[in-house]
Amino acid sequence: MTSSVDSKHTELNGELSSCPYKKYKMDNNRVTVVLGAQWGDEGKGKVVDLLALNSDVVCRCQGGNNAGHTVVVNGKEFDFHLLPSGIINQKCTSVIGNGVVIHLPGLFEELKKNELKGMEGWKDRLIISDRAHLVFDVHQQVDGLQEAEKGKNSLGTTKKGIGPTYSSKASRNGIRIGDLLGDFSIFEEKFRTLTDNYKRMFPSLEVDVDSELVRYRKYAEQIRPLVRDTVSYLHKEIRNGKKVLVEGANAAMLDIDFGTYPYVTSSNCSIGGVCTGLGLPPSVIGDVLGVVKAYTTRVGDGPFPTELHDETGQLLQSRGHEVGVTTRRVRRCGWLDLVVVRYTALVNGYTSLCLTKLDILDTLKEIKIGVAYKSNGKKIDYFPSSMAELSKVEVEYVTVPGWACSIEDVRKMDKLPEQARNYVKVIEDYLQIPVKYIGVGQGRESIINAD
Ligand code: 2SA
Ligand code: GDP
Ligand code: MG
Repeated sequence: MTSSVDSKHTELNGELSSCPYKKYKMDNNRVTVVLGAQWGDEGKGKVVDLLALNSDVVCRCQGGNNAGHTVVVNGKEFDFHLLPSGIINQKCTSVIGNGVVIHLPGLFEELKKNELKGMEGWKDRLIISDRAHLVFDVHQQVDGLQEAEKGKNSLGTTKKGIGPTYSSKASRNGIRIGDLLGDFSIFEEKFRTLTDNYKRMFPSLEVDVDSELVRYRKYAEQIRPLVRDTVSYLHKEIRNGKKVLVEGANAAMLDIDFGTYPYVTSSNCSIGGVCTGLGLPPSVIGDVLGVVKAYTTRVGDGPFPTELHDETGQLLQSRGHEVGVTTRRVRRCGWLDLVVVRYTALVNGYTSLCLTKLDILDTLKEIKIGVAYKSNGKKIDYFPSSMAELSKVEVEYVTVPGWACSIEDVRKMDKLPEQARNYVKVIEDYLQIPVKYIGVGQGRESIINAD
């Protein structure tokens, strides 16, 4: 008896001594995370593409092809929706993690489109989690029907089926990539159950189940070589000292828990989604770079305290080319709202910031920055969870002088006009977070390293 306990104990010790965590080079190899600090479209794609130059692995952890990330390299514009924005970097492996929801027709279309633009060799550097859930066309149809049913209370979704797919996942009727690659008859049964349920809920729904099954049998073979367990893959890469970069999609104010619910997307787009969407413990996370647009935009419905309904708002929209990358919807524009960024900084713990699109403010004589909210006449020290309260807050602004000249060719901090440096300093002082990069144009090269 004693000896068997002893031998078990020894075995366990053996296991523990080979525990992967002990081998992590924790001090010099932590995962870098890029997160949107407002309502999305801050320019995360550009930042990720840039940081991917010094990374070995780039990962998406949540969302689906609702996201639209633009990357401009040598004047050529790429837009990514499901693919990580680092995929054009030939030295980087791209990972689509378990937290992402994948519409396979959309993924293949995106790959084809970018191949035509010159993206080469992706088959050797794209890995997809077997745990990721599938978005079917039926989810997209349901997204449209649910929006139509809500009428004037619609959320302004992208109709990419994101909400319905995460609902299927949470109600445990979802179908994962792994299911598609396993016994096809089980996949078929699950798919029929899913569509039957939806048809009961939405009798007008038309789904040709048989032809969908034929299509998915083909997709299964196309996707199979790319699929693996991304949790063990990522942990192995980190243990081996590889540099891992995570690209957040959407943004903190669209986070299902912390965003302006219900005007949010259906995933955790803040730091928690990085851990749950890739199977990474918080202890491996290093730098968290918050991407902040120099003004604020929002696409879709929901409260937006610093929104401008005047000529300045139109100017930001047109100079900033503020049009949805996925839906081509015009984005709503307003002043920078530091109350929003301070709140998302609490949730995400940014270690530094990238301030993008500063060049869009070039023509303004004066610039306003939202610095506090008043609710019922009193300053508040929390971010309202109630949309009724948020839509009525009174914003307090500080007004700073503009620089009224072009900064698009500036590459060094000390060459920025004094007023632009002051704008950056107001942000740093308010948030107490350093601004590490400043975006002054669309291209990969249009960035100031402010370190
Ligand atoms: P969904 O489709 O269920 O995720 O929509 C829910 C809300 O989330 C917003 N959302 C976005 N906001 C900004 N950018 C996004 N990506 C595209 C882009 C948007 C586009 O890069 O421009 O093309 O319209 C994105 N995706 C989702 C959405 O507007 C809803 O408010
Ligand atoms: P993402 O969703 O956060 O990746 O951002 P999007 O790609 O949806 O939208 C950002 C837009 O701003 C894209 O068209 C980018 O090319 C562009 N952009 C990013 N950074 C800058 C910048 O510093 N200056 C200018 N002028 N454009 C930028
Ligand atoms: Mg976008």
